[in-house]
Amino acid sequence: MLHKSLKELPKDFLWGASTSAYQVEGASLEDGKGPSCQDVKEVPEGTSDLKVCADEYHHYKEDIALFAEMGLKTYRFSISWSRILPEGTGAVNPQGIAYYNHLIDECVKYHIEPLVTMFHFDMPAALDQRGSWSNPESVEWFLNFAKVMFANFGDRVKYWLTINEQNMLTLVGPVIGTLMIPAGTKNVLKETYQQNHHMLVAQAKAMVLCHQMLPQAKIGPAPNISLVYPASCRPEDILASQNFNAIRNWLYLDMAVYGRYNNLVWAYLEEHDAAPDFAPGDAEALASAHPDFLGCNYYSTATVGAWKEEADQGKADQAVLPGAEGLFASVKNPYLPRTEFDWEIDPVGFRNTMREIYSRYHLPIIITENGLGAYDTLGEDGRIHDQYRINYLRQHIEQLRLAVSDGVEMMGYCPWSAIDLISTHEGMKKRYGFVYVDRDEFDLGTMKRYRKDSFYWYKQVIASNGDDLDDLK
Ligand code: BGP
Repeated sequence: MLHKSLKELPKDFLWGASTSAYQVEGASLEDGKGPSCQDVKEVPEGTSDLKVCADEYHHYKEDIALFAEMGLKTYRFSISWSRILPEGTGAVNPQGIAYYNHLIDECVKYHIEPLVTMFHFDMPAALDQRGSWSNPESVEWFLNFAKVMFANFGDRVKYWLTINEQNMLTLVGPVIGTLMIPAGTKNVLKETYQQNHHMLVAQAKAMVLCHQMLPQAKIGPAPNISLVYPASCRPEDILASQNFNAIRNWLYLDMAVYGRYNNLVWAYLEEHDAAPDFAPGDAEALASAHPDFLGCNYYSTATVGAWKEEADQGKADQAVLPGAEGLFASVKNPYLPRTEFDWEIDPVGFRNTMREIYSRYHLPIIITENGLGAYDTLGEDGRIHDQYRINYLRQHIEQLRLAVSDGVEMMGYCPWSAIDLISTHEGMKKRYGFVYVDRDEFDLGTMKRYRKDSFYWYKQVIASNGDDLDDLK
């Protein structure tokens, strides 16, 4: 669709940036924090552990001041469950509450709207030992954690996100270090989707609780949504793309919005004796929850063809998922360039994805992640010339403006990441931030913060409400 002129973005558009607790905070066992699954996992060879990260725990004042200087209207961060409840349930850690109170107050001081993710890949290790999300009690564990957060921070936090990328937890949990399948499990697919079901019920109950406790607040899910393209117009490829769209995307949004399982996914799970068991009341709980908006992380699209035995199973992560027997085979999209870390770059796919989401669900969308992981270097001039990141973000914001002109209701855009932090499985060297942190993979350096070129550029974008996307003068 061609537009003669582009629609303006809303005046209160939430320009922001994102991080997550376990990737940015550090202080992993400090001030009463209990270990999370991320603190006890074996990190991939050659990558940093998660003990110090960007040390935001000790630098939050400086960091929030930088975000304010950039003009952020919102800062998306997550709350570490085991910093608040070291054992996952039971005693609350007052120092954990104090930390997030300070962080939120600092945001409020600069008129930055806190956008809080309740769970971002960091199950308390104590709960993993009790069966993690396999345990039906996990629904109540999460609800209790939600209640503590709403009670302590709800007076200042208006926007909440439930579970970050639940679809990636389910599809590639082991790569991120999260999926804990109890030893001796016979039907791993069933166990995985039983965990997924518990998360879906936990999310639904948390949304209802949020609306009860905080009538002014708004809450939504935060899956990673990538439209899945068919490799060709061959009808079998179309079926494959429908299969993967259902498993990767629509399962999560259909459930969050309509409170029911996607029929293709359900049929697939039944076929493999893997349909999750419902506890009494689950169906009602799922149907009773209504998100106010949809948070979506977008990095790229995916492309699939009909399943074939010799399909490339290759490496898997959030952007590159392997095929699934009988359903689809992942293929490389020959039209798309790739990042230094081999993730496809598809700005037009961003528009495609937003259009598809909005036409299915008709709820406002906030992009909770989008960004470019790259090997940034601090130059002799003390600058980081990340023109490649500016180019990437510009192309995506252009498409966002087009999507808005297509009639998609967009409420915000939060690139990943506000500041350099540790990647899920590729270490510190894969940087995403607007702010450079002076540390290496293993050498903790000075931890000094540097504004990258993209920092100044994004500041200009925000100041013009998305009109001025030109290079810096
Ligand atoms: C998303 C996660 C983030 C983040 C980002 C970049 O899947 O929600 O936590 O890290 O992807 O991924 P990576 O760190 O693997 O490059």
